[in-house]
Amino acid sequence: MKPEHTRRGFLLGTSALALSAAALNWADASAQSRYSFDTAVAIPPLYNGRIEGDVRVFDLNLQSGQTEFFAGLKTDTNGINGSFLGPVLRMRSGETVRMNVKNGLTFDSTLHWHGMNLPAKADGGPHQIIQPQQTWSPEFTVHEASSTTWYHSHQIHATASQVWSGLAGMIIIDDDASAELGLPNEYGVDDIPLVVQDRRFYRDGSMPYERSMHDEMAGMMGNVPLINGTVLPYFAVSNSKLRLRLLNGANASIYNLAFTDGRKFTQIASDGGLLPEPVQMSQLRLAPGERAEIVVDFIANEKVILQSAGTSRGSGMGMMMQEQNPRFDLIEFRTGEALSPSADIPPKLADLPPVSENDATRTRRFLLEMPGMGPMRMLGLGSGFNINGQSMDIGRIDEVVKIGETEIWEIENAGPMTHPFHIHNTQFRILDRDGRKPEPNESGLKDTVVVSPGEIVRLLVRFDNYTDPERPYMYHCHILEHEDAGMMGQFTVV
Ligand SMILES: [Cu+2]
Repeated sequence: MKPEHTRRGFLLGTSALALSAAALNWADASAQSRYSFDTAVAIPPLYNGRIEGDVRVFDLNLQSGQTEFFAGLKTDTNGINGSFLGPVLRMRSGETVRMNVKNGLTFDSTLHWHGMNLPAKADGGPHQIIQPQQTWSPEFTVHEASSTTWYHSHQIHATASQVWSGLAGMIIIDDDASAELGLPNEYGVDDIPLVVQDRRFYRDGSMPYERSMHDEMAGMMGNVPLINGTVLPYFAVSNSKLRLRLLNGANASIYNLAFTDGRKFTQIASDGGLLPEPVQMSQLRLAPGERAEIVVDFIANEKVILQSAGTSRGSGMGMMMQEQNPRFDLIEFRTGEALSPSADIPPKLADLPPVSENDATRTRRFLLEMPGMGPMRMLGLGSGFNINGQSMDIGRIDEVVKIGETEIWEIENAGPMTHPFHIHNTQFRILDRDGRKPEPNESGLKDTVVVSPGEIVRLLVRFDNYTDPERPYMYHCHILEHEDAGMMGQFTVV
């Protein structure tokens, strides 16, 4: 299937990585990594756009290029206004933005504003294709409060390969209320974007999107983690508290984030913005598409590594029964002789409306299913990755939702793999998981929710502000290989 690369071999063997990571007990403060973290983490350029009248305008060019992830090795990649990934777009709640997205690539692409409430024609999903050399200029109001979100390719059946190649970036939304909280907010100093991904590199430095049959099922996972496109980076900490804006931009990996010394940290925001109150954590599960803002305390003269700590779940029933949790060292934080003091995190962060199931006017059910396996699949008898028995069809509207009505969306995972379920155009609340209330860090605004095998997760969902009987939004699994294979559906808001 891929003889060239197989012969060349992996740049870093997966087994070697697994071995070293296994030796690194993340709960053991004395654990030593075999890695040297030689490269300062890349901080994506902060892009504030420009003001034209009362519109904030961003010029975004999808382009191809080469990136030197490893010294002396050039890797073919794609990016936005750069060779790999894109700038961090910063905008304010309440303002109108216009995105001039030019496709400088040789193939069709799209750019989707993940997590944002906007007109369907501005969504950047599979219906807003940008052909090569064309420019697409959606305009929309930023309805969201202070939050961390992102933008990425959403090309039908090709989202996985396009995101893998680098077509993604972070968005930071500011508002007045959050500015008064005294949270770390100096970009690149104590307010740090961390786009966490992994890629499968070969010895020649290439990271082609080449899938085995297993990859089609499990999703593409890499042998090398990337933080903002940097391999095994460090960050030189200068303040006693760091705010990390974590984005899982991986195709399929679910990261169990923890520090090597087991230190606690404070989650302050989920996908859609600030949590009602700070939540103390020692491990954070972040699935593809999800974001979390955490604040971490540091002391002088220390080093600590943020890891993806591998799996604490899964049964012995084989690979497919487990979450895709790689063990990786991600980034080392280093402090010097002295740290600038940071303000305390306030005990109250945001006022969120109460979650009231009684507000719901109806329930919709979404059953996530996997294809048949083994002989069934070989014979073509598998049902395909699907939702409610149907594979994504761009010509079919699956659900029609009334604007402003509160609904319960009940997501049931009938398959053996974990699926992060994402709904466009809204921030929802989690009602319960198998009848249990969500954990405090999942009690805020969410647009992507992990649904474990066998689990039923109920969401309180509402779509405000825009109707369009013609153009749909998407709901889908955010494991990009599952999405591309059909685990996606379409809904309109009327
Ligand atoms: Cu999935």
